[in-house]
Amino acid sequence: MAEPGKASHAEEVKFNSRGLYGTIAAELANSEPEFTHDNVMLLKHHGTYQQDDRDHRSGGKQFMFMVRTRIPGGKLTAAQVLAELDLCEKYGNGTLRITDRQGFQLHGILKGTLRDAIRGINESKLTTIAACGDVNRNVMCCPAPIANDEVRRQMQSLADSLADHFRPKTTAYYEVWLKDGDTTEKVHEYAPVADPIYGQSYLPRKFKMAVALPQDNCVDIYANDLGFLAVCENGKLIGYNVLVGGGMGMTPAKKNTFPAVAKRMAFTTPEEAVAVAEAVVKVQRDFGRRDDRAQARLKYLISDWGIEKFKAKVEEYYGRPLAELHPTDVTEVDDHLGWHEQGDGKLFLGINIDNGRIKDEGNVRVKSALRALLGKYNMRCRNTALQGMLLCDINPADRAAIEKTLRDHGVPLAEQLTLTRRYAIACPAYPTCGLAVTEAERAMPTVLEQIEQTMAQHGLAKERITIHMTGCPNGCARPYTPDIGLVGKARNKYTLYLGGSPLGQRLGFVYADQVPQDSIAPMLSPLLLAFKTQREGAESFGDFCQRLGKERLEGVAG
Ligand code: SRM
Ligand code: SF4
Repeated sequence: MAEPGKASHAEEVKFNSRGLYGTIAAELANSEPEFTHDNVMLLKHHGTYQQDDRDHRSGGKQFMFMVRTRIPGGKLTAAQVLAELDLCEKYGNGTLRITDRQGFQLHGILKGTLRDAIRGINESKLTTIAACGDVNRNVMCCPAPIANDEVRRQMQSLADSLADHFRPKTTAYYEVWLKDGDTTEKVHEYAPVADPIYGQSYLPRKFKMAVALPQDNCVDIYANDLGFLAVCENGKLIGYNVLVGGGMGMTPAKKNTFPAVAKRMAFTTPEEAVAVAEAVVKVQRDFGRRDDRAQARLKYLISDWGIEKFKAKVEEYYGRPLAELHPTDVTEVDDHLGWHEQGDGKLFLGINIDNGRIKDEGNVRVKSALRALLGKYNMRCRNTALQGMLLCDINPADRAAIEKTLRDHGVPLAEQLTLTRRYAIACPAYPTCGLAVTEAERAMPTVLEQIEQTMAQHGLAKERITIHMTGCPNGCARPYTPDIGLVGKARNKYTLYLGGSPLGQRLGFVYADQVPQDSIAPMLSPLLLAFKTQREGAESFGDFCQRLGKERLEGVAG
């Protein structure tokens, strides 16, 4: 139980870690299968989580590690994707997972090979530093590789600058994972180091940033602590609306926790965006709660202070007033799947990867398909925030051969999938996530199929109804904002959220709690039928549910 005013244990661990060293190097060298508690906490800042296989706990915990790569805007070379595929096979469980923040995760790494796995990632010129932990994490950005699109280029450049600027400056990452020779003893000699931005205790909690386009909010900007929404006039980027305080996590038992969509705060020019970001981060650093991790995200500070007081404090740190918001807001979202012109004579192809899990299973051999395509065409790739992948720079002449390779490996093309499937995401949950209370990724195929069938019965097969599912209320698949949110509440039971917006700007409401997995599609059925017959114009299912509200929907359901 958090004691008001007293720094939590995590704060002491960070403060005393000598710039995130802790005693990680020494423990890495011992023969235990796991790290001790305080180092587990510090390891997150290095990009790795200690987990155990929850399918096999009967004989005691089998420890293993998840290793997350942060990839600003999801931008990758073919060689980098192939390197991660090699690593998942050599050290992990044979699968590579695209995260919903455009990163990669390796799963099932044993402690004895953790250093090799992290080194392997760095050798491919990617990094795991600050992929997790109480720092700025992977910066998201629209991944569509449109050549000569100056706005998108500038947005990606901002994402890269933010990623660099907020990268922790500690040498611990290099010393522990990358330096040759035994550093076990030496790392204990390091004096306390205060990071120039984060200070000695880093941030009170994780921090997330995203850069989005109004007409294409594919990165779900409203779910981030800090968002930059591009403002364009006459096709030129004039700046960004700055959004603050989005976050999904909640703990139902703690009534003062809640998901929140970000609030619109101010406008900034492209040149000043990083300085504004630094002011926001420093306000959170200095005023975010450090006594209670459940209250430490930026959204709680903003809820506590109100947006005006928060903005005034940011202005104080920034050194001058912030400009007024521009009316620009989010208007659409695009998953970028299927074939598209790149604008330079080349094409890009967005492929759906169920829940981001790159694997070969049965007739669907996504991993082998990617290996074959990347090996042959060496194309750049982009991870999407809906856990898909864009294959870029394709010669139109290669289109048929690429489609054939995908078909031969059982990988469906976008047009073979319902929009609902393309926009559906689930978090990993069991067996790797220590916080899961029920299945998500492994339950999603069945639930999705049942919902697809129900939609087809009601003549809604072509509709885009967004469904996000998680194995607990922490909200990793951003389940509180889509048309339908399924949040794991107990074993095989979910809280059903309805009325969110597919654009990610509005939270849904709890329609029903503790819904057994098999009852989800039957419960939705009358609501979908009512949507079919009573919707107004082209309103989305989320808008329809929001308009009717819980009671009228219950009336519809009978
Ligand atoms: Fe998450 C914790 C997976 C995106 C909110 N998240 C976890 C952990 C590390 C569990 C843990 O702490 O032990 C999960 C690892 C499971 C596993 O086996 O891999 C995990 N989160 C994921 C990923 C892989 C889900 C996915 O399907 O892709 C995503 C990795 C993104 C990345 O590359 O960085 C992921 N997590 C998110 C998002 C979505 C987003 O950021 O856009 C959220 C909601 C937004 C937010 O941050 O509020 C999210 N994850 C959480 C929370 C709740 C935070 C809170 O403020 O309460 C936790 C638990 C915590 O931090 O205490 C959590
Ligand atoms: Fe784990 Fe919960 Fe996040 Fe799913 S939502 S990955 S179950 S913490």
